[in-house]
Amino acid sequence: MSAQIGVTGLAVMGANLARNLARNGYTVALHNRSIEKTDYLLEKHGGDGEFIRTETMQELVDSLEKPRRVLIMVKAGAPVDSVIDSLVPLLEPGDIVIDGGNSHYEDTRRREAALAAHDLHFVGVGVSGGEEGALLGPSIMPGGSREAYDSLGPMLEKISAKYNGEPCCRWIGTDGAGHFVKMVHNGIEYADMQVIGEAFDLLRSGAGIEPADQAKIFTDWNSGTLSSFLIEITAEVLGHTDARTGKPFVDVVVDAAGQKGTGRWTVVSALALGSPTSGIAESVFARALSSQTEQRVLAQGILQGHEGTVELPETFVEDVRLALYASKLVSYAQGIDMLTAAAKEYGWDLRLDEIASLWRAGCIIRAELLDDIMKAYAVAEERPANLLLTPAFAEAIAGAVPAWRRVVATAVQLGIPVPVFSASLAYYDGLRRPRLPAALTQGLRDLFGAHTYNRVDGEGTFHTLWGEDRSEIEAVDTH
Ligand code: NBP
Repeated sequence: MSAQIGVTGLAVMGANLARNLARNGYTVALHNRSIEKTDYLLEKHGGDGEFIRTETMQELVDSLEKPRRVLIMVKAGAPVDSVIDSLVPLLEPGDIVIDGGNSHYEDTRRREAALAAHDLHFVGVGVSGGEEGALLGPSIMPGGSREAYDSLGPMLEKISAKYNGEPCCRWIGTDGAGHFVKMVHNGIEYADMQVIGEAFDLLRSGAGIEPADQAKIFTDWNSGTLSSFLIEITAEVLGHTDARTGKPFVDVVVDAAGQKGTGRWTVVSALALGSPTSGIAESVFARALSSQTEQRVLAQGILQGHEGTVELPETFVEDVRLALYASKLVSYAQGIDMLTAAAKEYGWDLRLDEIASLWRAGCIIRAELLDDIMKAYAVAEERPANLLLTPAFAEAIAGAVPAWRRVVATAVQLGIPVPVFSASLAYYDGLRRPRLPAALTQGLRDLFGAHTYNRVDGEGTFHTLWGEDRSEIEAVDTH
C-alpha cells in the first residue's frame, strides 16, 4: 500500500489535517520527529481512515506514490528549513513539498526558488481555522506553481471548508502568494478583534452595559450585516461566567493581549509596500500597549485623563454597531489594497474575488460581508480601485458616518481609547478629502532637503531656491 500524501509534524495542526485527509478517503503516511506523537495519533484516531506509520524520513518518502506529496506541519522558522534539508536528498524531480505552517512569505519565496533548482515543487499553503478548522475543513490558501496545484489542489479542495458547496481553497499565485494572503488574513483578523474590543469597551465604560447584557447585543448584531464568526464567539465569551469567582469571565482575564507575529509581519510588509494599513497597524500596536503592564500601572498614578461628561444619545448602541461595521469595512479595504500592492510588487495575478470567496467559511474572519466583497471584485471591468468605492459599500459606509463620528468624538471625550475606530475614520476622511496637508509636507521637504515638488497647475518637477531669492526652478527629481 502506498500513501497519496505524507504529513510530517503531528502536533495539533498536522495531526488534524492528517485526520481530515484520511477521513476524506486518502491514505496518509504519518511522520513526526519524535515517534510518540505518531503513535498517539494512531492510538486515538487510527480508525479515522488509512494511515501508514513511519519512523524515519526515508520510510516516509518510500511510502508515498509518485509524484510524492509531503506536507510539512512543523513549527514555522528554522524547523521548516531543517525538515526540508533532510527531505530534499530523498526526493525525485517532480515531487511536491508543501509547507502548511504559518511561514513568512519571504521564506516561502526563498525555499521555492531553492527547491526549483532541484526540480522539486515547493508549495507554501496558508491554512486558517485553528485546530478545529484543520480537522473539519479549513480555509486553504495555496501558493507555488500551477503545475503543483494541478496535482495537489483536488486533495486540498476536498478537505477544505465549503461555502454553499464551494470549496474554500483556490490556487492563489506563484511562490509566496499563498502565505502572503494568509498573513494579510491574519492582519485583518487582528483589526477585526480590536474593533470588537473597542465596541465592548465603549458599551461597558461608556454606557455601563455589563458583559452578560452585551452578549445579547452581540448575538443580535450577529444576525445583521456584522454576522461573522468573531461576533458570534464574542457573544459566547462575554456571556461566560467564571466558575471560581462568579464574575464575568472577561473580568478575570489579564488584559494583556498576546501575539504570535503574523499581525506584526503584515504591518512590516505594509510599510515596505507603502500600503496604508492603519487599522491593522493600530490593532497590532494596541496589543503591544496592552502588554506594557509595568508602564500602564505607573501611568495610572501619574497621567491625568481630564475626561469630559457626555450625554450619550439614545442611539448609542446602534451608533457603536455602525462604527464597528464601518471600521471593519476599512480594515478589509486596507487589507485588500495591500494585496493589490503586493500583486504588483511580486508579479502575482491575485484574484481578489477568489480570495474573498475562500475566506467565507473555515477561517477566523469568516463573515457574511465577504460574500459581498467577493461580488464587488467578480466582474473584471467593474473592479473598484478600493473596496470602499464599490457603490454598495460606499453607500453603506456613508450611512454609518454620522454615527461613526459621534462614537469617536464620544470616546475621545470619555478618554476611552479607540485606536482602530479613529484610525479607520481618519483613513476614510483622508481618502475622500480633496486636499491633504501633504502639500505642506512637500513644501517642507523642498525647503530643508531640496526634495522638489509638483504643481497643481501643470507638468514638471520644481524646486524653490529658499535660501536665495525664492525663485522657482525646474528640477530633475533625484530623490
Ligand atoms: P507547533 O508549531 O507547536 O510545532 C510542533 C511540531 O513541530 C511538532 O511536530 C514538533 O516535533 C515539530 N518540530 C519542531 Br518544534 N522542531 C522541529 C525540527 N527541528 N524538526 C522537525 N520537527 C520539528 O505545531 P502546531 O501548533 O500544530 O502548528 C504547526 C504550524 O501550523 C505552525 O507553523 C503554526 O504556526 C501553524 N498554524 C497553527 C494554527 C493553530 O491554531 N495552532 C493555525 C494555523 C496555522 P516534536 O513533536 O518532535 O517536538
